[in-house]
Amino acid sequence: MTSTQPATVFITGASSGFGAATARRFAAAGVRVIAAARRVDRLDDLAKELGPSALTVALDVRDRDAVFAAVALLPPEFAAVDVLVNNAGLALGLGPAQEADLDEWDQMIDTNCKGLTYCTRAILPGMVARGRGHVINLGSVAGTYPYPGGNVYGGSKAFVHQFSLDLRSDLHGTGVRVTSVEPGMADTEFSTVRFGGDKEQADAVYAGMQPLTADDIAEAIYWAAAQPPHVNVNRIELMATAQSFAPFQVTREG
Ligand code: NDP
Ligand code: 8X3
Repeated sequence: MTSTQPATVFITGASSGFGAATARRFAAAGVRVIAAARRVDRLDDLAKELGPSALTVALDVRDRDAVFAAVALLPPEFAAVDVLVNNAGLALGLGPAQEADLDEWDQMIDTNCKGLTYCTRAILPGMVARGRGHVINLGSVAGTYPYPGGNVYGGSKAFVHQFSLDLRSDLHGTGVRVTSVEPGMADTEFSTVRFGGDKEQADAVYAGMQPLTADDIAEAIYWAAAQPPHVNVNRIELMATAQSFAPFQVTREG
């Protein structure tokens, strides 16, 4: 480790997908990993794989008190978090807004927006006091480009994008960096969760094309974190080559 490399990373949503891949990527570079999520069995398997430089934390990011307690109770060797990867998040459903389940909307807002702000607020003061740190937020192309059924999920990721930019303003002069990583479709458990556990429907999303992989995203996150301290990567937007844009919709009736 050189003094410019991060020594400790806190990753939310580390039990699956991008979070687990990011934990492996940082661990491979010799960085201590705090892996947080709700599914502790998954985290325990990951910790066994990564060895003593990994710490698992059972955490629902929607629980504000639990977030602050988890950060306050970090053992001394993990307490100075250099990089926070705010990755925990989900989409639920793909139906039109007028038919949406409000509980699903609440869960997306509570996790993708509020949970992300709790983790940030709990960890930021230490970073500012140390004069170094990096908050890396998982946005999405869904926060920039609308699509049918994206509604609150897209809105939550637009929040992540703007919150990241505003954080940068607040942190001006502190030495703490902020990056928003905004991927397109990537084959993780994301679609299985979105479709309520229907694996067949989820697999159909990625059928016949090469989506991004969790490792692609982990590499982008690690790259942003590994830049020298004078470089702040504001935003990384990446998509599968097989995914691009469609024209606006036009109704020709009436
Ligand atoms: P996965 O479903 O594979 O992983 C999501 C992770 O979030 C899991 O580890 C899950 O852990 C965790 N999580 C969900 N809710 C909570 C919660 N309340 N508290 C703590 N952890 C939680 O999906 P991805 O890896 O694909 O998604 C990671 C992030 O990337 C999300 O924010 C997603 O919106 C975003 N994203 C995904 C894209 C994709 O196409 N896959 C593209 C763009 C962005 P557990 O259930 O154990 O708590
Ligand atoms: C996930 C990517 O395009 O399914 O954020 O919304 S997309």
